[in-house]
Amino acid sequence: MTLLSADLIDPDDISRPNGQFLGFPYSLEESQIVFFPVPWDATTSYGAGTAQGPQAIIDASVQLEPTDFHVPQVWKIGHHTIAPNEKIRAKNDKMRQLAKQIIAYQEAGGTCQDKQIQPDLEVINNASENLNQWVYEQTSALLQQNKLMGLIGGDHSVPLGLMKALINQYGEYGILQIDAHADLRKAYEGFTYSHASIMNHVIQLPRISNLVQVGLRDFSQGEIETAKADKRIFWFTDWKLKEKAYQGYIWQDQCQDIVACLPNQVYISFDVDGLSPEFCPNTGTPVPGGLDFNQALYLIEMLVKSGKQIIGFDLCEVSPNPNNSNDEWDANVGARVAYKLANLMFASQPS
Ligand SMILES: [Mn+2]
Repeated sequence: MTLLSADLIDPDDISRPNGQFLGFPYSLEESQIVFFPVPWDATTSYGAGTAQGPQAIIDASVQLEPTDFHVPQVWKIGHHTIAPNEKIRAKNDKMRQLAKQIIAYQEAGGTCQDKQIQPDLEVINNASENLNQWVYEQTSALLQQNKLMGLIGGDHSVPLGLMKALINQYGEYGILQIDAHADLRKAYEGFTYSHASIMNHVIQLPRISNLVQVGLRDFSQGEIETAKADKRIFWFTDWKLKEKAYQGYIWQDQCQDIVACLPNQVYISFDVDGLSPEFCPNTGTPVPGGLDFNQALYLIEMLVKSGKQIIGFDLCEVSPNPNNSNDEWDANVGARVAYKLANLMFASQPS
């Protein structure tokens, strides 16, 4: 299918900023892929700024080439970008101020069980719950219009609503998570819906068959035990992947091992800190080590080549440089990851 607006695109011309990913001209109606930004990082514990991620990614995307080596004439399939919601962003800024005080209180020796901070904690936990419900409703409506969804965070707490909505649309599915962290805590710093607890909530959703976590290199003892106790959880830690590589086990074979743990329908949760920090120096919780850019994308490509279907994805934790607004590096990388995930998702659909 060739869309009408496709005629407006000269893939050799420059892209012009219009609020859309790559400056594409597609309306929501004529698009097959929708980027859904969630400017939210209320409970971010370390570096803040991922709420600015979606806008920074959209801004940086205009310098990308619309061509994709893996998907011919990809600019014709229709990518639409929902504008980052201003009310959500404003609410986030308010909640972040409150969360900052709670985190500071704990850093000064208090605990998250202390009575005096319960009212504030409740305000934030309610706001996070409302955010999850909003994401669920918005993405459900888009999925019902048969759109392929790519959610752009925000911190890693934000895609829970989308993952819930995808169950209604597709039934049982598995998750490929690329991340430095396992995000399996029950809560973090008293915040129920934290970037550090997202996957704990996800595995409690009905019909999540597998959770395959790749690139992990920073996790707690409790998370190790949670993973060990749950047969659906598979760990490919950064240490193990590198150790095998050093011993001569090639990446192609490691990718096949990872892909073999996944069912036919796969959701990708891509936390940019799964990559080496050189690709995301301003992300909230950077950890040395991690996947190379092409290594990560090759894994996704292998997933598609295996015949499995990507039913949706999120890209989270991309943060622009807070000290230099001209530094687009993190967003540049983020835009390339998001575009590649979207295009490979499209390529993976059964014909
Ligand atoms: Mn994460």
